[in-house]
Amino acid sequence: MFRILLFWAILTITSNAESTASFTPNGRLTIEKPWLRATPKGVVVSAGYMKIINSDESEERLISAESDISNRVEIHSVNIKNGIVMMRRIEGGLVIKPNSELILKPGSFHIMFLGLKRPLNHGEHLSVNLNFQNSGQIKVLFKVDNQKNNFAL
Ligand SMILES: [Cu+2]
Repeated sequence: MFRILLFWAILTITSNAESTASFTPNGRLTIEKPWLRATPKGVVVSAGYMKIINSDESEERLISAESDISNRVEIHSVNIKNGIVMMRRIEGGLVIKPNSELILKPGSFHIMFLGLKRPLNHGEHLSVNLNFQNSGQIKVLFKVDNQKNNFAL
């Protein structure tokens, strides 16, 4: 009986963490709903998204990201030129202005994972280190999500 109760307790803690999906690592920054696109077999790239809220009086900058799930991690923007969707690496990082937020989402800014070492499965959580100019390195758990209806990177 004790074992069963413990199992339920762990389940409850896990589901609470997922439903909140928001955390404030240092009082200045809040990361909301970090998620990574699930990949079908054979696809070796994926993209990560989230909302970053800067509640500080000074500008923050997401300089880079690191993870051991892929060979390379880059910060990208998406531009549409003559009807062609193009991704571009952002040099110098992404600025989050004082008391404002930045949304990384499909069709816009994203963290690009190039050379995935294995497929990313719906429901799993993967650790990504985000490097900020002021806040330093922040470890964020990204939830892998299978959003088939929107494959724009
Ligand atoms: Cu990209």
